[in-house]
Amino acid sequence: MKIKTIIARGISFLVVFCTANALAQNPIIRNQYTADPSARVFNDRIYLFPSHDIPPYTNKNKENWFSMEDYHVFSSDNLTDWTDHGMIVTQNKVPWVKPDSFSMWAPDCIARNGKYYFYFPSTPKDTTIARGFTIGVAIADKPEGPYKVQPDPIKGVKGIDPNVFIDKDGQAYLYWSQGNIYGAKLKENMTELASEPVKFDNLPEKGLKEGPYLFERNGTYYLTYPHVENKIERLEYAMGNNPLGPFKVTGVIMDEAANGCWTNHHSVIQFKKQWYLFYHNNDLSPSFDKNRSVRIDSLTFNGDGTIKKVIPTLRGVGNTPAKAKIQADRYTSLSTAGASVAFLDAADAFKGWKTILSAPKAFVSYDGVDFGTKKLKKVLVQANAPTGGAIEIRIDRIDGPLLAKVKVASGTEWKMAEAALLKYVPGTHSIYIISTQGTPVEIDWITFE
Ligand code: FUB
Repeated sequence: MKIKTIIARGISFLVVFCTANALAQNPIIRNQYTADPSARVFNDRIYLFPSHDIPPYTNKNKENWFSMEDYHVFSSDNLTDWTDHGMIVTQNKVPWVKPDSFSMWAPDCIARNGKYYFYFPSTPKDTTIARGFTIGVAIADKPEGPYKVQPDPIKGVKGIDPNVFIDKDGQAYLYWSQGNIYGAKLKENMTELASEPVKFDNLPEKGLKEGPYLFERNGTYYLTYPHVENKIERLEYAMGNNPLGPFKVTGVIMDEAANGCWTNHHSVIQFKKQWYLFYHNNDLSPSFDKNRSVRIDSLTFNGDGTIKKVIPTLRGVGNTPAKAKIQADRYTSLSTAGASVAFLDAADAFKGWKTILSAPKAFVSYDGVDFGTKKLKKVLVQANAPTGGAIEIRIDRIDGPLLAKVKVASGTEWKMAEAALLKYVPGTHSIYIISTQGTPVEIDWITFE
């Protein structure tokens, strides 16, 4: 991790460049909590503007509730390697935000005429502006900042979860939520409303709706939003022919989280011809769902423009070089018997996960491993097998070509087991790690040399 101080407009900023804990598997950022991801493509690079959850003990007023003090921006040119550009806006440096309110909720950012406009909701200290939340703007010359906070929030907006869309004709729109979802035109200056807010009436009436995100594809406007149809949020969408509706409720983008994470919040982008859904879950904080983590999965459309439901994965997106540390615990598939995933250290989720294979033929598979074109000769497995164990590495199928047989010596310490490759197959393949002996083998990561 590199840290450097940048002086701009007389203010000093600590900028943290960090790639070590940010990956293409889910969750994508593993050294801090991130939520409410707004992803944008600026200059062929993806910029991610998430919320930044912190543990509630830092916010004594609101135990068991969201604690959100500031925002970081991240970027990537391949969805796999992410750079943390550090903190861009923090609550106590925003003149209109109630100090120490820890309510810097879901943001968004958009580019216009060479400037970057970062929109964020928070609690105003002046309750005549709004009793709950309102929305402010910070402006920068570069997506990673430094951002200059506007002294006042946007007049006429009460609510959370700002989202901005600029149509092909150059008209900008602001969307937000306050129980329902609202939209209005923005003036050219991007900091004032240019029309009265419209409440979108055709959306589900019962159950909280929030987190609007509008995008356009082939002339159709998709208003997407988390909605509590049952007990917790799922991602839904409505389609229309105009940025301010009317919209027709069309379907579900992602079902409720299987682990019960109450919120979900998303954005949709197209990058190098593929569409992606950014969303969140509480992977790094399973017992407290207000400490969330951003995930990415691919999104596809049907021929009629409707969205195919996205099934959340741990594997995420992008290929993984065979020479990288392959975290098979972010698996594509796991056998139903004798295979499981657990934290490496139950007291520190940020250390990551391990896969445990504990029955004969138990397996884990991980797709998109790029073996390149240059012959690789051995496999290394960071493993632990208290009574000793044995695994096989195959590609493409559970009974596919055998790459290696690896023995793991007994002992309670993690150790590197290695074996020569019996075969080298260039190109991109799924790998299958299969228990052959059935005695428990824990795997942190594997790599090829
Ligand atoms: O992150 C705080 C709030 O939770 C967001 O503003 C909502 O969209 C939900 O994700």
